[in-house]
Order: sequence, then C-alpha cells, then structure tokens
Amino acid sequence: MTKHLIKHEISITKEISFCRRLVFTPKFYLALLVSQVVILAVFVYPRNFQNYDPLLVITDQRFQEELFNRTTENCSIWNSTELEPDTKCPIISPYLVGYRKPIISTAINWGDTLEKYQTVRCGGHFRPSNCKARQKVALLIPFRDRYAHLKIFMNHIHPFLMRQQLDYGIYLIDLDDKIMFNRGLLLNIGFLEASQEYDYDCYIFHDVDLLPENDYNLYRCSDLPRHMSVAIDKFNYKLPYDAIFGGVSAMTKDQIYFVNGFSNKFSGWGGEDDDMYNRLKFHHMTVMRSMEDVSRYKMLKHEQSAPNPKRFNLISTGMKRVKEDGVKDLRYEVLKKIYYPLYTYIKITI
Ligand code: BGN
Repeated sequence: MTKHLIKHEISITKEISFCRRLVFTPKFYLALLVSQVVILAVFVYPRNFQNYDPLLVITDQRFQEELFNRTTENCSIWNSTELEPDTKCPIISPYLVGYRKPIISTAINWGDTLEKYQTVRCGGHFRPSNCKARQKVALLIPFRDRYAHLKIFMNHIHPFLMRQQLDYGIYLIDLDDKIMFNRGLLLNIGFLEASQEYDYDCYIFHDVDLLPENDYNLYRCSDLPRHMSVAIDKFNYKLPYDAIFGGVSAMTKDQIYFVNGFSNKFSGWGGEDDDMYNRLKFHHMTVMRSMEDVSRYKMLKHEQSAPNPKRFNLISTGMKRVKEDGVKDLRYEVLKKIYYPLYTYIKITI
C-alpha cells in the first residue's frame, strides 16, 4: 500500500515538473499566441464582418443617379373622383405574416424594386383596392445622404405597409446641405407639407435605418402618442430607457398641434426626441408602447453622427420654449419637391 502511494507521488511530482518545464519554454508561449490568433480568426472576426454593411461602401452618387432618372412630373394623390370601396378593411389585416427577417442585400436594384411595387402610386402612395383603409398614414423620414439605407428601407417598408392595408404616403425630408442636420425641424416641416397634400389621420416619424421585423407592429395612431421602436437589435432588443421617444414614433395631427410639434433648435445628433417626450409629459400625455416581441427593429449599420454638445442645456430649458419653438409659425422654404415612384422627396431651407 505505502509502496503504491510513493509510486503515485513520484509520478505526480514528475508531471508537475514536466508542466513547469513546458510553461517556461518559448514553445509554450508560441503555442499560446497561435491559439489566440486562431480563436480570433474563427470566432471574433466573422462576427464583426457580418455586422459590416457592404452597401455603405458603394458611393452614394450611384444611387442618386439611378434614382434621379426616374421622376414623375404630374403626380396626384387620390382625389374624390377615384372611387374607394365602402367596406372598411378588417381591424387586423388578413395579409399579415408576423416576423419576417428584413432583407439587407447588395443585390437589390431599383429596377427590380420598382417592378415589384407597381401598385405604388408616384410619390410613394398606396391604398388597398378591395376595402377602405382604417387610417391614412404619412411616413415622415428625416434624411441626409443615406442612399444605401434608403434603398433597403424602401424595398422593405412598402410591402410591410401594404400588408397592413393602410392608405399611406412616404415623405423624405432633406435639409439644405449648408445647414446642420436637424431631425426635429425636418419632422415638423414634413408634417406641414404632408398635411397640405392629403388629409392624413396619422404621422409616423421614422428613421431610415430602422427596419420593422414584425408586421403585427401596426403602423397606425392611437388616442395617445405611440413610441414604436421599442426593441432594436442594437440595444439587444431592450428599451434603453423609459423616456425614449426616438427611432420610430406615431402621433395624430391633433396630438402634434397640441404640443406644438418638435423643437426646431436641436441641430446635430440627439435630444430632440427627449424634448418631445418632455413636451408630452408637460401636456399630461403618456406614451403608448406595444409589446417588445412585436415592436422589434433591425438597425442598419452606420457611423455614429457627432452628438450635439448643446443638447443637455436645450433639454433642461426646453419647456420654457414650448409655445414659440415648434410647428406653429415655422418659416421655411421648399427648394425642391420631387415625386419619385416610391416616395416624395422634399428639400427645404430655413
Ligand atoms: C439618447 C439620445 C436620444 C436618442 C437615444 C437613442 C440624448 C440627450 C441626452 C440628455 N438623447 O441618448 O436622442 O434617440 O439616445 O439613440 O443624447
């Protein structure tokens, strides 16, 4: 028995000294380095590579040219002479499919997209032919230079909205290049322009880089303002904070006028949506949200824009300006208004 134990001890001591010798040799460190490189190459790099959006490397100019060749001079929205069915569409459309992974592909070209969506009227308008839509919805997209995203977005959003049997129009609002991007201002102007064109019931403020994943996320307004982009992949499909109102949100005309729209003072990135949330609170309105598993969005990758350093101060003083800073008495000039087949493009200056 003792002999056996001694033998065992000797073998353990031998193993330890073998390990010590191995650990302190250059070969060991070389092997460690190689294994790290292999782990990085096999697991980490492909993940980052998948996150990389190949469309963004194609110059925007190409997309602009493809687009600008296809415009419609005389484009009219639905008028009273065009008969609409009397029967209201069902509350829940029979065409809904639920979750569908958004297609983010370099292979999409405008020609194919246009071919597919021939039922969309110039300027990006559509309404169901077999029933009367329950809401007339304007999708307002503040825009600057993201043509690659725009193409993916259009290819995704038209069939999505059609399946919901909406009477809708899509508006892209762009600001004079000399002026710094201002999301709140563009949304206010988009609202005024769209409401002059058609009697919309509902206005959806929509970032071009967000693709809804589930068509049970109904693009319509409620008695209370709605925040719709509840669960975004970038935030691990979790709400980043309770007071968030950015990304995608929906308000009726009355709700917009009641709070005087967005502030026009937030130039650059961030804060205008938080200010809107404060406006809603200030006017005793709560925000509605749908369930996380339905209100899911995929965010297209892009470089983070420079945050506006003045946004904290603007937010803290925001409620003093509610009455005079907003959608009422807003002065601007329309530089261009172009009816593209899948959306209306409005370029403005102030
Ligand atoms: C927040 C931004 C929002 C933006 C969300 C999500 C600000 C103000 C800080 C007081 N708010 O941080 O505008 O929608 O992130 O990206 O920066």
